[in-house]
Amino acid sequence: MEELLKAPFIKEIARTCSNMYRLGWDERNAGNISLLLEDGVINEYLDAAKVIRVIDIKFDASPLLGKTFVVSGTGKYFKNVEYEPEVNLGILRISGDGSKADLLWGLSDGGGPTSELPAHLMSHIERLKVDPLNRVVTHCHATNLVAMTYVHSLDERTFTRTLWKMSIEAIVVFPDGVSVLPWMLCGTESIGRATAEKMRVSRLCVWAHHGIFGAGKTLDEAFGLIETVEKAATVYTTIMNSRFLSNISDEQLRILADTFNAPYRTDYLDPVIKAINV
Ligand code: 2HA
Ligand code: ZN
Repeated sequence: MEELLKAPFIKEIARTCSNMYRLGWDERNAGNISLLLEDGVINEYLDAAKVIRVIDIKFDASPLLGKTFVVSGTGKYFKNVEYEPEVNLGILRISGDGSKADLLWGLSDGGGPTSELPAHLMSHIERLKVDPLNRVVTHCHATNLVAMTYVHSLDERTFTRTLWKMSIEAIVVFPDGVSVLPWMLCGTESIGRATAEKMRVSRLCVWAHHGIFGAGKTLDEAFGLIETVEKAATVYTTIMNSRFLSNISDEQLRILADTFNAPYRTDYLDPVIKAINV
C-alpha cells in the first residue's frame, strides 16, 4: 500500500492551503477546502473498510453516497495543514442514508470537518450536475474582494462587469461571472443551500462582507479562479476613488471572450447598438 502522506492529492491540497494562507486570504481558522477523490483511489492508500468514527453531518448529502472527500477540519488553521495534514485534514466517505460520514483518515485530534461542510457538499452536488468532472470546492476570505463588497453594488451583473473590466483575462477565466449572496449567517445549512443554488450557474460565489467560494475540476482551477477575482478586486480597490480616464469597453470584452472561445454571460454585456441608416 502507498503512504497516504505522500499521496499527490494530500501534497497538493496542503500546498494550496499554504499558498492561500500566504496570500493573506486565510487568517487564523478562516477558509475551508474539499476535494472529491476519484472512485477507488483511496484503496491504494488505506483499508477503506476500517472506519475510525462515524460523523453525523446533519443534512442530506445522499446524492454523494459512497463518495470520498478530503476536507479541512473545523477550527483548523490553513497555515498548519502542510505541517500536520493528519490533524488538519480528514478523509470522509458519505454513508448511511446520506446524513453520515465515515472518517477513514485524519482529524486525528478528534476534531470535526469544516463548519461549512453543508456549503461544500451541496455545492459539489450542484456542480457535478453541470460538470461531472468537478472535484474541488474552496472558500477563503480574499481581502480585496471582501473590501469590494462594502463599497460596490452587490448586483451580480454589475459586480461581474466591474471585475471583468479590472483584469484583462478575467472574462476569459470566469466567463460564467460571479454570483453574489448578501450577508448571511455562515456555517449554516441555509447559506449552504443558497451557495449551491448559485453554483448551478457560476463557479464563483461571493459572500458579501465575508469571502468567496470557488469550484473547479482541479485545485489549480478553483485556486486560479479566486486568484483572478482577487487580482481584479485589488485593481478596483486601488483605483475606485480615482477619476477614470479610460476603461475597457463592452466591445473589447466581447472581442477578448470571442478570441479565446470563452462562453461568457452575453446578458452581462450591453447589447450591440447598430446604426440604422434612414
Ligand atoms: O471556517 O471561514 O466561513 C472558517 C470560515 C467560516
Ligand atoms: Zn469564511
